[in-house]
Amino acid sequence: MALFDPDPPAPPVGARAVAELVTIETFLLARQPAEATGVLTSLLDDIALAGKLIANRTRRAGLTEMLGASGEINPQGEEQKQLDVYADDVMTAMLARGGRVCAIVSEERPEPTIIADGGRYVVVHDPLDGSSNIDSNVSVGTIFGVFERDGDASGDLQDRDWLRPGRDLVAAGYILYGTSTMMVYSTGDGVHAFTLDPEVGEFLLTWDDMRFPETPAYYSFNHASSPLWDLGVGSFVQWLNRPDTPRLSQRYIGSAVADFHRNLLHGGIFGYPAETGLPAGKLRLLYEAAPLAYLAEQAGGLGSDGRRRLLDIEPDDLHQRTPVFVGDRALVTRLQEMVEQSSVT
Ligand code: P6P
Repeated sequence: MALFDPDPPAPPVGARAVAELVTIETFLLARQPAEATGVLTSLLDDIALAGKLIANRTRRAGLTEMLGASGEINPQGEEQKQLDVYADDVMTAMLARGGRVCAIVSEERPEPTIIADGGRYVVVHDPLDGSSNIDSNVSVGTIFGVFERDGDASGDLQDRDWLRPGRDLVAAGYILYGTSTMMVYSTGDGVHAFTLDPEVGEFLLTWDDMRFPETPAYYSFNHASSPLWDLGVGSFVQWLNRPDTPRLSQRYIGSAVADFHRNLLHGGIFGYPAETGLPAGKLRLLYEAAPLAYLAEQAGGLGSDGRRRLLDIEPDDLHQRTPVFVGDRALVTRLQEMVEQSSVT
């Protein structure tokens, strides 16, 4: 075919013309505000690069003995998997360079990592959520949130620089290591999803401005814990299963990023309630619940702890846990109503 064939052959059915391929770098630059300095764009670019490195290692985990425990225990008292440590090290290295980030909060580290001569951004992340599933080859993910230091904040960093409510986030997202590797993020102008093409090493735009479907398809709760839930949560799940309630399928795979992503695409609600023995639930507010709630609201959904909007909760502690109900706005609102009703009766 000549270089500029006047009559090129039609592309294969379903193929996106090469000219239509949009990389995450191109998309970030195209969508950044005119007054932007490009620092946040560069930061998100490097999170994408971290995702490529983690994906590569996660995909080969079974071959390179990356499965299994590191022998360490993380601040949560959880056994650290080798991939947890690798993912945390890669995210830290990518975020610490370029003078953009002044502090990093990680699920895997007891205290924030302070970056000397860093910039104005604070990043919170769970480097590999769902890692307990790695050995069974279930999708896992990196969850991240980005804050910008308040304008009047200067000098030494302090708790108020990272103990922030999710409504202060300037960006949030996740990288899902599944049948394909996807990066999903928002900077407050909608939710955008990119799929990694491993052959060219680029995240290519798959969906932009994602919204929860009007009709939800799934609910994701660990039914085995239902005897331990608050009354209102149990009533909500029973309501979901009533014959006169629109039918939802129950899907729960024990990896919040994967459950959230499926529900974002097909509609639904994910819940990890408080339970006897876990009075604040299991998921962490700062670097799991708040970023997912931020994305949910950007896609027309809602995140709640059962009573309050998750994005309004002011953290007291880095690793504070919270009950999480996130996804379809009508379902999360209905859950809040049933929790409220049960608490007054
Ligand atoms: P359970 C993974 O360890 C995680 O933090 C979330 O990704 C997931 O939704 C939850 O825990 C699963 O917890 O108690 O149902 O195994």
